[in-house]
Amino acid sequence: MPRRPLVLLVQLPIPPPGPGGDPQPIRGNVPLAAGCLKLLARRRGLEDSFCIEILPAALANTLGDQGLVGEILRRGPKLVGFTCYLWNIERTVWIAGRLKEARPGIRVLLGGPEITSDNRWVLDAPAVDFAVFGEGEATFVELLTALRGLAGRAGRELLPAIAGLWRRGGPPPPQRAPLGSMDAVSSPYLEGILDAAQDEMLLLETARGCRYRCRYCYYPKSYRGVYSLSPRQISACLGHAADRGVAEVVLLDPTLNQRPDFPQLLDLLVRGNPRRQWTYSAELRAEGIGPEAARAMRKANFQEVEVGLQSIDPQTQRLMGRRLDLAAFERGARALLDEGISVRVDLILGLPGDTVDSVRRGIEYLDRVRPLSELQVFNLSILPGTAFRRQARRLGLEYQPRPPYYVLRTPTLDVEQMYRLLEEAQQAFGIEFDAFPPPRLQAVAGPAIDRGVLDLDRPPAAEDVLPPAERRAQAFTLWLRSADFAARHSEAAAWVARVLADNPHTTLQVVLEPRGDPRRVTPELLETLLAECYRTTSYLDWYYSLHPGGLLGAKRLVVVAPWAQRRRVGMPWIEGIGEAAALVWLGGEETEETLRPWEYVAATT
Ligand code: B12
Ligand code: SF4
Repeated sequence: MPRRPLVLLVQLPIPPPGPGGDPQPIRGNVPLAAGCLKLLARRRGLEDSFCIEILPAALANTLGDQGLVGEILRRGPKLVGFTCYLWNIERTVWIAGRLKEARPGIRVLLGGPEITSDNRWVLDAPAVDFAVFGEGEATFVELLTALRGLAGRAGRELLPAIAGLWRRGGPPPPQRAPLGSMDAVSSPYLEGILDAAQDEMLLLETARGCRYRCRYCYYPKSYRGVYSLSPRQISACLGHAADRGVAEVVLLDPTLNQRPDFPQLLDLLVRGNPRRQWTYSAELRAEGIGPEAARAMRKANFQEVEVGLQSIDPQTQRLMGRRLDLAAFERGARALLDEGISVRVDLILGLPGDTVDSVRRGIEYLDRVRPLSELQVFNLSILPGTAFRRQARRLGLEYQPRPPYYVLRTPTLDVEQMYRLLEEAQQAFGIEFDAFPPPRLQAVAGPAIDRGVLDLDRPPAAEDVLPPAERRAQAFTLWLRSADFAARHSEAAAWVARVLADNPHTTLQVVLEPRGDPRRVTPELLETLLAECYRTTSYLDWYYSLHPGGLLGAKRLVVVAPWAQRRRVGMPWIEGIGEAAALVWLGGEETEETLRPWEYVAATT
C-alpha cells in the first residue's frame, strides 16, 4: 500500500519566562484543537487517505526554533497545520517560513484565534498557503477531502471554494456555519488521540460560544449562539479522567454559568467526581451564583474560580459592552467563599473610558472587599477578531503591532499611567503579577540541549563550542567565562547575536562567570549585551514590556560570583549590576544579610 501523505499538526507552547523546570519545563500545552480536527477527520474516513499526526508535546514544548524545523522536515509532511494563539504566532510564522525555504512543496495551514481577517500581518506572511477562520473541524475535513480529490495534483487554484478557508490570492471565503453539535468532535481523549495522564490534566469544553459579547473578548468567536456537549458525553469524559488518574479538569467554557441548565451541569460534575479525585477550574460570572450553586460547586471539588470585574466605572462598562451589578457580584463571590472556593477577580487595565481615578477606585474597591478575592490585573489586549480591534481607530486606541497587542494609549490613559497603576495594584495587594522566576543555573536533561558553555579567553575548543542550533532547547543558557570581561565585549556580544540569529524565539539566559575580580563585569559590558539581546524581539519581550518589575523579557543577563566576594565588591558595583542583570552568589548560605531584589544565592551550579 502506498504511504499515505502526512498531515502534521503542531501547537507551540507559551514560552517559559526562564530556562528549565522540573520535571518538564512546560505543562498545560495540550493540543486540544489538533485533537478535535483529527477526530472529525477520522470519523469522516479521511485517515484512510492521510496519516494525521500531532507533534508530541515533549518535542513541541522543548525544542528550539531550528530544532522544530528539523523535526518537522524529518517527518516529511505534505501539509503542516499550526494552531495559532497570540503567544506562539510570531514563532509559528518564522518556522513556516523556514519550512518553505527548505521544501517549497510543503503546504502551510494556519488556524486558531490569531487567524482573522483583521490580522493582516499573519495572512501577509508569504509562507502561509491556507488559513482557517473560526471553528476549524469541518473546514479542515473539507480541505482534506478536496485535496484527496486532487490526488496529489498541486495547486491551490484547483481547490473548490470552502467555507471558512482563506487561501493566498483567493477571494475572502464564505462564512463557515458552526458545527451545531459538540458531540461530533468529542472527545479526542476518548478516542486515544490525546492522553489525559500526560500532565494529569483533562481539558473539557462543554460549550462553545458566549451569550455575552464583551468587546475585548474573542471567546464568542464566530459563533452566533451557544451550543453544548451532551450530558452523556460529559459523563464519558469524566469517566475517562477517573481512569487516567487526572488531578485537574479544566473547563474551557467561555462562561460556565451562562447555560440555562447550569444546575444540571453541576450535578453531572459532582456525580462524575465522587471521590473528589480532581479539582475543577473554570471561568464564570459571579453574578447569579447563589448558595445552592456554590454548594454544588464545592461538592464537585472546585477550589478556585476566575471571575471578571474588569472595571467598576459605568461608562467603561458601557463601552466594553459588559454591565456589572456590583451587589450581585459581591453576593455571588461571597456565596463561593462561604463554601471555601477562592475567587480570583480580574481587572483590566487600559479599557476605553477608564481613567487613573476610575482604575484606582477599582483597586480600592477590591482592597476593601479583600477577604473576598485574589486580584489579577491584565493589560488590555486589542485582540484580533474583537469589536475593540474593529473600532480601535474610532475609540482612539493605540496598541502594540505584535502580540500581545497591549493597548499603549487610550484617550484617557497613557502608557506611563498604566505602568504606574499596575505598580499601585501590586503594592495594594502585596503581590507581583506574572513574577519572573529566579535564575536557574542547573541543566535539565531533555530532548534538547539547554546550555552552551564558552571560555572567552581561549579560542573555542571541541569541548566548549555551542551545541548545534537544531539541538538547542527553546529555553537556552549561554554560559560565558572570562578573567577579563571588560576586554571581551565584542566576543561576548557576537555569541549572543549568534544564538539569537539561529533561534530568534529563544528564552535566553546569558550567564557571565568572571574569573578573579567580579568587577571586571562592567555596566558598559552589560549595556552592550542588552543591546544585542534586544536587537530583535519576540513574544515575551512585548509581553513583559509593560511590567513594572524592571528589565524583563525573553532575554536575561545573570552574573555569577562566589559568595565570598560579596563583601569585597562593594555596594556600588552590586547596585550597578542590578540595573541590567540578576546576580547569583555561588556557595552562598542562608544569611541574615539583606540581599537586594536582584540578588540570589545558589549552593552550586
Ligand atoms: C486554555 C486557555 C489558556 C491556557 C493556555 C493553554 C496552553 N496551550 O498553554 C492559559 C490559562 C495558560 C491561558 C493563558 C492566556 N490566555 Co488563554 N485561553 C485558553 C482557552 C480557554 C482555551 C483554548 C482551547 O484549547 N480551546 C479549545 C479549542 C478546541 O478551540 P480553539 O483553540 O479556538 O481551536 C478551534 C479553532 O480556533 C480552530 N483551530 C485551532 N487550531 C487550528 C489548527 C488548524 C490547522 C485548523 C485548520 C484549525 C484550527 O479549530 C479549533 C476547533 O474548532 C481560550 C478560550 C477558548 N475557550 O477557546 C483562551 C484564549 C486562547 N486565551 C487568550 C488569552 C488572551 C490568554 C492570555 C494572553 C490572557 C492574559 N491576558 O494573560 C494568557 C496568556 C498568558 C501568557 N503568559 O502569554 C485568548 C487568545 C486570543 C488570541 N488571539 O490568541 C483566548 C482565545 C481567550 C480570549 N480572551 O479571547 N489560556
Ligand atoms: S469576557 Fe467572558 S462573558 Fe464576556 S464575552 Fe468573553 S467569555 Fe463571554
